[in-house]
Amino acid sequence: ASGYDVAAIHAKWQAKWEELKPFATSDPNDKRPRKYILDMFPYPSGDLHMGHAEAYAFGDIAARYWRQRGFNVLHPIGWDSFGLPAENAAIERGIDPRGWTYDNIAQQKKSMKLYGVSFDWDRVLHTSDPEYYKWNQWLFLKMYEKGLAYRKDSWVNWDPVDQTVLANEQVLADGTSERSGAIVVKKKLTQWYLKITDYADRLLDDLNQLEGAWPAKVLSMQRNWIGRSIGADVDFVIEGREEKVTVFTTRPDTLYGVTFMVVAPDGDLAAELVADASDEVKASFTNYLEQTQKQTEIERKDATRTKTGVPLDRFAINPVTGERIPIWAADYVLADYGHGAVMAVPAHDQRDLEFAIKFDLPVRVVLDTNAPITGAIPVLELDENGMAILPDDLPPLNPRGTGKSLQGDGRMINSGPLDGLSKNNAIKKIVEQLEAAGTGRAAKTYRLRDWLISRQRFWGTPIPIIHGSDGELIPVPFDQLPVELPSTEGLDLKPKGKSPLAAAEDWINVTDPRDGSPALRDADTMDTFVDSSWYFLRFLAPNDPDKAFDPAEAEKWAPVDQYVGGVEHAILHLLYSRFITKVLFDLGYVSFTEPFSALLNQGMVLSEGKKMSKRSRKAVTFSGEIAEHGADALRLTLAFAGPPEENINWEDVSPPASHKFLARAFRLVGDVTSAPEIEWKTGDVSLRRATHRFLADGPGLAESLKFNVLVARIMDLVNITRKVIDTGAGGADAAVREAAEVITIALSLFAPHTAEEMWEKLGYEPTVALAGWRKADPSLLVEESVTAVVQVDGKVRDRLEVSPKIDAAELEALALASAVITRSVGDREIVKVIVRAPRLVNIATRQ
Ligand code: ANZ
Repeated sequence: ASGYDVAAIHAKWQAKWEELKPFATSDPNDKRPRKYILDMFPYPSGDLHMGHAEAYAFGDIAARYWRQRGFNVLHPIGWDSFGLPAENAAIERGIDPRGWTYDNIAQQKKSMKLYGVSFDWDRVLHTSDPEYYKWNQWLFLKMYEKGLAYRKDSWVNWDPVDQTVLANEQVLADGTSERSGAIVVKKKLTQWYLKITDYADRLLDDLNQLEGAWPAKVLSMQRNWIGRSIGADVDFVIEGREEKVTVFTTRPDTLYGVTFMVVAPDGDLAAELVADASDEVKASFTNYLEQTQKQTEIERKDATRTKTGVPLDRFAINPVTGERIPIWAADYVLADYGHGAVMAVPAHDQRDLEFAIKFDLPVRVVLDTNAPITGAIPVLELDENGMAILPDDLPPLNPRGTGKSLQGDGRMINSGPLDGLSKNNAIKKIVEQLEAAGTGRAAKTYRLRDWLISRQRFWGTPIPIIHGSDGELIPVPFDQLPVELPSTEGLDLKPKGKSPLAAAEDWINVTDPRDGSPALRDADTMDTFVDSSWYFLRFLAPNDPDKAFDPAEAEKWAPVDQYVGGVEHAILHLLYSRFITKVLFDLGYVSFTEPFSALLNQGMVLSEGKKMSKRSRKAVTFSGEIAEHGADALRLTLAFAGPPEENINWEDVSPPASHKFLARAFRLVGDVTSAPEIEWKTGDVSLRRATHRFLADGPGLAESLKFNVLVARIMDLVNITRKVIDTGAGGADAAVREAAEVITIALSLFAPHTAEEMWEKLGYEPTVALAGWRKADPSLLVEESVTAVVQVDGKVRDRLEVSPKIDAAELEALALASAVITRSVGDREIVKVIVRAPRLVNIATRQ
């Protein structure tokens, strides 16, 4: 009866947008200021799901908001379309991953259009297109030129059944493969890396710029992932070895307490140190190394594990005491952190203490943690020998006895020139001394590792390197890019420990660009995180055949003003994008150093129906919800459910209620009987005040991403307007039309199809998306009344509700007429009345 035909309205406006392209951004003469709103691009596995529905709803609200504020808004979409799911599907079905990928893309694209997202469909990209991945190769070669891409041997998790490298997350706690169930072994492979560690300090320090604009949780996850430790490198002479061994320590103050050294069993150093050892030592070491390689990194970092290790029968010299200390190998020392070797201080480090207790190694306390470090030294009682009697409640300085290493500050002891210093002063002094002696220096270490980018997989960007028969690495010349993937005809994509590309004879065999001799292509492909590390720049000219992106366009649009996506990308994707942005800055291609100025992590859509499998509720799917409620009701439900960063329980929200509200808003427009030309000034003032209060508050709510509050305010205004129609001035009132128009414009952020139809019904041409957010009239924003205080001889005696526009004479008359005031003045004489309209009247009297 309302005429709110959901299906027809959606179809009509989706077709209109296709025709009118109101969200295109390619007009070079467009003079509007710019905003870049970006949703994380999807991976094309199957159809969109409710998580996408939520993220795209929020991104679209932001994009549509800024358009209403008069901005030229870039809101593009593409597909992160390389990667394992496509490859695995292809292996399972014996098909080409291309078909699976592009079919899914077509499906998702259709869904996005059904959802009415205001993407600029002229800027679509797919990372699996040669036109895109050509530029991954370009980027790789640029980094190779700068020494930022390199090859090195490294230990990887190896599944001997599936013949493939596994990520740490694919190795189960019992050491077996999540894929095949086989016991995972470590294997040394030569892999390509990008030197992100060179950027560790900048990646860490620049996070300060994002404070407040990115979720605090993401900032702290990034900081922890980079994990900067500040301390010193100390060089130890090794008996019978030319070169010294350097260790990283955060506690150089404890150097006098070093009683042994521990190296990582799986590091090169351990292997070298046992090379000339007795058969017995070698055998025990080899056995221990095998044990170690069965452990995951997570297990090795677990502080509660019983300590294990083997002596290497080698000795180091403590650089400050000259003592000879034994060297052990133990798995609590990691090969790829610091220098893979530690100076062990059992008195002050818990892991070292447990190790020392287990293997009966000496423990020497060098910091008296009972000694006060600030304030006056307390007067202690002396015993008969004149020694201070320590209070009983002080913990004993006996870590071996208690099993607890001594933590905290105090005064250095047993440490020669450091004796008496506090921890921090001792650190300063010892680092100075080591630097002077050339045996150590201030140093930083990071948890961050270089980025391993090579994958032994088909469906990714080929690494543009040629291996000469002499072992030389030859970059593919720029003018020969892209190195395109071959057809999968006759190729077995099953993992075999080598990239399937190695078996593509026609592809892998090339000639050496130097002399035409036979050579081989690099068979590995790149981690797909490379693809997504710079895609936001490709959107600026996705079809440019000559360059990855145009620096001039980047200057206009980038960095991204608002990035929207899931918290699952809090670490790697964002870190890699930040890294590549800094590399591009250093190469002179962009003038900014952070890619995403603001970040919104949408919450998750949870469905109890999914979790509680016993109750056979139907699963909540994107296509199902759209079909049942329509895109607008779905979008409105997601926006209204709560703050965008919070999770949504699908059982707690009501798309039918959203539908009902939309129908109610729609009906409002039907009740407007005035023409667009009507003078708003003639309308009902209290409705006009409500409308203009809404106009004034809306931008603050939208810009602080309080979308749910903004929806609630629209609902409010709809109710107020309805009341005026039904019980007040009626549908002909100018204020009703004004309110209906403002509601329609605001609603276009959340329910764009419905809003377009309402706009048309109000007598306007499409599109409401570009109607513009109206300016609030300041004269309608003043409070309707203010409180005036009336004082008699300085004491507040009365309060009056008056118009803010009241003049002094009027206010004085009102005050003097007040019964309360007449009573309080009594028969005293009024000598003076001071009036500050509209807030204050002060009456002075005399007895
Ligand atoms: C001596 C010492 C004395 C240490 C003391 C600590 C306390 P974070 O803060 O995590 O950076 N270490 C160095 N390299 C290591 C490796 N490859 N594997 C395992 N542990 C390693 O920790 C730095 C500390 O961890 C370093 O400082 C070193 O032990 C150890 F009272 O050196 B310390």
